[in-house]
Amino acid sequence: MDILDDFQVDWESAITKTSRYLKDPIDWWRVIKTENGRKFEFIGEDTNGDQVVDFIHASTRADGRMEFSAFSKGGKWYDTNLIEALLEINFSLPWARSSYVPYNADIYFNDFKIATFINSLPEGHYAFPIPPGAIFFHENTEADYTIEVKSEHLRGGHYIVTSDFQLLYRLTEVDTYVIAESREAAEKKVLDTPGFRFKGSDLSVNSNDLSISKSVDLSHGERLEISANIHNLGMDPAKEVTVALVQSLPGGANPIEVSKIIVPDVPLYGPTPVKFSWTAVPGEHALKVIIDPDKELEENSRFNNEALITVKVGGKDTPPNLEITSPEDGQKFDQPKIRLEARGIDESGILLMEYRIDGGLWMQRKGADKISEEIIVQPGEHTIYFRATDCSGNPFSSSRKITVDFKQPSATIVAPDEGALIKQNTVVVTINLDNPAEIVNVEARVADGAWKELEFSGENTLSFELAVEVGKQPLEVKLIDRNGIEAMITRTIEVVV
Ligand SMILES: [Ca+2]
Ligand SMILES: [Ca+2]
Ligand SMILES: [Ca+2]
Repeated sequence: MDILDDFQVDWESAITKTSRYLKDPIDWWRVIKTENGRKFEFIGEDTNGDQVVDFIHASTRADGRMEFSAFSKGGKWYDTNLIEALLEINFSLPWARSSYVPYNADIYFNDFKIATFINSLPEGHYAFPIPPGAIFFHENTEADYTIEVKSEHLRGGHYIVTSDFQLLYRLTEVDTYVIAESREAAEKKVLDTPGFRFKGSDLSVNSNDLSISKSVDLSHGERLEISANIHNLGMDPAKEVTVALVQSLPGGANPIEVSKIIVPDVPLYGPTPVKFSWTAVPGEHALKVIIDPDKELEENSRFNNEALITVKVGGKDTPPNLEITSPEDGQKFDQPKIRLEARGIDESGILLMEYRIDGGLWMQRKGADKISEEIIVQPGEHTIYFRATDCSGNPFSSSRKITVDFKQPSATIVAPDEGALIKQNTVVVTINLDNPAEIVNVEARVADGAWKELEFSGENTLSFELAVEVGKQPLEVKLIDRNGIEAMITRTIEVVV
């Protein structure tokens, strides 16, 4: 490797050192050198654990992209276009974590051990670097790769559940030959090659790279620090990357975002550390680090954007109490405005308050221990459900039955008749309002188009003209009374011209 002939790289002077292959000791070094005003970046790796660098990458352009790469074998250096190879795996547990027993497992790639799990239950995204020694068997030929999981202490079950993995190679450059009619067509053909990426960023976070400041004897209220390393596996550096810490809740409820940070810059090689703080609450929790949770970045792959760590905190872990002061159970209302007053009480604090009407969607009030608001409920019998979730993720719900009895606004469509055949492109509509003094607004539309607000000043009978389309279509009139209650009257008409 020409560039290395000109330099002696002192790996001890590294600005970044980390451990990549089978955790501990340090086996990855980044060295920056300036010579004659030019900046050079070197990455050295010890991929076989003998504390001697055997895999080197170099950049002479100060853009973070590696143009040179070489590996040593039998005391000799060989140039290669491979910079990095990763086996990415997503582990999933189909049932609750608590129904599994931790186990030991090793993962082999072509008989090279690339990962070890001790007494653990892998879940989430993992990435394991593959040493070049495991890849260079079949140079210039089609390679047959094997991935093997050897597990022990299974105590009655085989738990690794995944078929969800991908191999990722990062290369300096690749010679590609295509036949096409023009240069542009040739470039497009290359860029569209399935499985190849030539630009963009691909941020990743790994469950095997997450740590917590303390993991045993945790008690309620302790401030803990969650650390993760963000990697960029793409071809372009990434800027302004949002990373969130999210606490999963049991029972499949929507996870809660604990905090969010913005990482200004994620370079192409090496780890970018991020830290979150989290206050321990009783119970067993899954904390997820999620990159770009709102999907704002153009990412080459979202396969690797979530990693997970579990923590167990001692202390009383009981569901919250719920105090509902309004409405009362069985309460009857003669108008539609219903006051909701509820409060969650828990020793570890309330994370979330929710309510819903009958089978509707839960309305969430995050970070509050109270619901205090007025809602509009349509006439009839209803059940209002309230739910409080404590900071440990325990939900508790309770409900109130109510009856709402009042008159909805009503009217009669005098013309046109139901099923009327209209032989022009407008229709004249006449309606009789039953209680005009109660009505504040009248709107109409045809064929599911835009609502048209009608001029109305309290008269009993209202006549107006609407433009119509050819064909069968609904004609709808909407009334809104002073309590905000809506009513709709519908006709079907057919227009033939
Ligand atoms: Ca080595
Ligand atoms: Ca990604
Ligand atoms: Ca609790």
